[in-house]
Amino acid sequence: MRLNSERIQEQNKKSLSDHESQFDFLANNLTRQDINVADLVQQLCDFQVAIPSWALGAGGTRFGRFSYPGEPSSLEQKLDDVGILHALTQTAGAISLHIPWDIPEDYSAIKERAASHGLVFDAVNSNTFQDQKTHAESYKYGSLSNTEKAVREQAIQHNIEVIEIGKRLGSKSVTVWLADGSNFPGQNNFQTSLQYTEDSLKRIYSHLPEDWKLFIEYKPYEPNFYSTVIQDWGTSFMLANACGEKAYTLVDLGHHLPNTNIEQIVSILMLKGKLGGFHFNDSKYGDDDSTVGSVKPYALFLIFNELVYGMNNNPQNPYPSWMIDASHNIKDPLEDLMQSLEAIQEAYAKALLVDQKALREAQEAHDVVGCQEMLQAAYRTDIRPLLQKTRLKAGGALYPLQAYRDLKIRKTLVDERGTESVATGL
Ligand SMILES: [Mn+2]
Repeated sequence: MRLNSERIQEQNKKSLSDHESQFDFLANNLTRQDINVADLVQQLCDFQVAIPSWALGAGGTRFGRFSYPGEPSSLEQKLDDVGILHALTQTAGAISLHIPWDIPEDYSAIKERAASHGLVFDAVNSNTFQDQKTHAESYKYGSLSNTEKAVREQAIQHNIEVIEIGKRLGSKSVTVWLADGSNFPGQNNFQTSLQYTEDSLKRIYSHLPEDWKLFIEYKPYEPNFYSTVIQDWGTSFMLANACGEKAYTLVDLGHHLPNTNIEQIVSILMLKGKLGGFHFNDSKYGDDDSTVGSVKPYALFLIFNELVYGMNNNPQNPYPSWMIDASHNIKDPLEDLMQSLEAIQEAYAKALLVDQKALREAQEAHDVVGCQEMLQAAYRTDIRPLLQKTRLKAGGALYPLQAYRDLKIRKTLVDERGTESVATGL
């Protein structure tokens, strides 16, 4: 299905005057603080987050997966779902494909369909954590780090194929996340595992087009539970440096041990010009893949505060590639993604309110209380009317979730696709 702008504008009419009075109140407050509201709206309009193709269906766990009625069963339908999200939120202007789950059959038709929804293709993602029927070798004991040359070779060739697919779609980056590691003490030699991984990544890197980036994701545990080859940002950073200037670290919020200071990691990577990609989600325990901002919204704000600082002060760091990487085991995936997009925009907007110059002065004056007050004052501002204004300006819905429900979009999808459709991927 396709959501036309007239239906969204019709919905907006119902709450337009409420919105306007709330926005005027906020805008007056911000203006009194010398904040340029029009600039803020423009910065929020420009902020786009990629939706991964695997997030349009219900996720699952190793115990089971419960499909969500009407979930997309083809790449075309996945594009249509992101199109719906983008029409409502005007924030989801890109899709990130997973290979081999989403190999296009007709490239020009797929590109046309994406363009008709206003979507571009973000990073392509390789998969060396599952065995494929068409592959001779198994990744049971690792892929790029495997002690067997034939397995490493297969994994390298797969990544090269992913780059080729991405080139045909107009992607400009490839994300490598490895499940490689060990389940038991003594199973692997840490040093050779890392060395093989570095050698393999360099091979992949040598096939990267001039204007592309290689994103190296890290994760401390799972699916391997004793060790992971690329366990933390330091290891990823080391590998990115070994590959070259087009290789970057990718930070996934869920890929940290509890209480890790992620905002500090982000800050240091940007100082070194190596923060390439960012995956949003939230968690209570580990890689829970919960809705962004649902558990630790203040931590998300602190992270955005560093991202905004880095984007303003670190020209050595390229503009990061943003993507949601979450699961929604029991929710309507589109509703969950709208909640995530709202939380991301909210944290970004609040971080934009921080007076970086005043904060710097307070830091240098050792005004510890003042520093905290500045951050918390920004965090406590209810900036939702600003997000509404941004969506309205861009042609989206004032209240995307409400519009989605009022327009009965899920019911339309179920009518079109049936209750038994199953999305490929997680
Ligand atoms: Mn991720």
